[in-house]
Amino acid sequence: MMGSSMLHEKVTTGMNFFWHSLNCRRFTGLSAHVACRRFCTSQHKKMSRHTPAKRIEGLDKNVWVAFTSVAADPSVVNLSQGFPDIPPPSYIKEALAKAASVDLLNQYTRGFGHPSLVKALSQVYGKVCGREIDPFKEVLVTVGGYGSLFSTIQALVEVGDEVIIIEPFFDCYTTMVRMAGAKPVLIPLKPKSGKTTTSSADWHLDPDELASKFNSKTKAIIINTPNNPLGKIFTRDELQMIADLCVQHDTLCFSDEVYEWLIYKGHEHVKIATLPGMWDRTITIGSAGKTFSVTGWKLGWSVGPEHLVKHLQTVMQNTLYTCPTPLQEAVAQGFILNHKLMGQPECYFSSLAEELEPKRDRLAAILQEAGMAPIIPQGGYFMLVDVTPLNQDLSHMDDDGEAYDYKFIKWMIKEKKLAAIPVTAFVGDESKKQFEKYIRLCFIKKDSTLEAAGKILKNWNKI
Ligand code: IK2
Repeated sequence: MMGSSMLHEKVTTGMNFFWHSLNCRRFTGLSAHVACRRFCTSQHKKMSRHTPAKRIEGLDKNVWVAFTSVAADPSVVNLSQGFPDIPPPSYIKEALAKAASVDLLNQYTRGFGHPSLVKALSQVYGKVCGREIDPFKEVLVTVGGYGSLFSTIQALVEVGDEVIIIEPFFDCYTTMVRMAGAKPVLIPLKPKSGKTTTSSADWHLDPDELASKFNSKTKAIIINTPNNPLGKIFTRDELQMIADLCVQHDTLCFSDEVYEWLIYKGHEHVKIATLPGMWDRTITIGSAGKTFSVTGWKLGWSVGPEHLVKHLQTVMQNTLYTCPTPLQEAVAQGFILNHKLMGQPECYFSSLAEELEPKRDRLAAILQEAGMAPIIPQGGYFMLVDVTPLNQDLSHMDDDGEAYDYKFIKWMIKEKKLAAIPVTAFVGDESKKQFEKYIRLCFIKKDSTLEAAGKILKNWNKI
């Protein structure tokens, strides 16, 4: 007579085994296995209907989800996620209150962007790019820089395409490319001749390595200047090198410029879309959250040629359709005001960087005093710091394959009450070793917040 376990093997295969071994005990005798097999198969079918779509498989881990909740503890000094704890300009808040007081502005507006906002954006970007921008055909307003990246990638990247992404990168680039069924092709920025660096300007792409990443499958390259998390601003020459490759290989460029106004002294922000041959192949991405220090408003835009933007509009009309009207109206008012002020010290496009530069320098000094090695950013509001000089032994922590920076930050939040973001969240597997000694700190914070962080760092070995 066939033994019970052999019988199990005969009647169970693959996923069914799980259900079968759980449930077979409910039945007795030989016919019981047949009954059980039917039961198990039906359970398995039910399960497979509950499995996620392939396009999101493996994308469930997210650094913001993991770290924002722990950093929200009020006893923790929070230099992690990139949002200001300094107030936004009062006129933008007043503009929102005013917009909400107008009945019609509380209703749906034009799907591809509220008319006053797309007009204001076309004026400002027209001035910066030195060309006429059609507000209705060359601009799309969406939900944040995130929404702009999503509609760009969904609209223009095809299954099987390759998209070149420069490390370190804002983490959603690779996941959004994967969701589109395409392959991210990574290339790291490297410090000058492997030396300890003091400035984000010391980090470069190897031109030959970059050229080797382009091939017939390359649909696009994603650049981010100023870069999050490094703070690097790509120079005109570096952008020209990228532009030459795009033109040579007929490749698109998605240029994430959400920190475009946060440029520190001695540096210049160049829009790759303004280089010869690039307007027609570039989508430039911006963010109201970053422009006016209102990250909770979640409005963003994509600007580019009509023949590309119209496809982004197709994604928009079939996903979100439109964005909140009062918020768009308030951001439009912010742009109208600052468009008039451009070139003057009161213009928020330059005054915010003026306000942040001393904060950047203060944080760098605090870190240096504590024996750490910061990389001074040329732009944006993040600073990377090499924590290896602290020699923090974390061997007692569970080793579940996590990179050192993840462990370091978990330990730092718990033991030192200071929150930051691990930099390996911004790189692919092959570059984790190169980047795991860095953590990212955000400095668009009140002086009192930076002082509280300074106190923790000064007393590092005493607490
Ligand atoms: N692109 C980049 C480069 C960004 O940094 C962001 C916002 N990131 O801020 C969170 C953090 O890094 O701590 C976005 C796009 C998304 O912009 P938005 O907030 O407008 O969706």
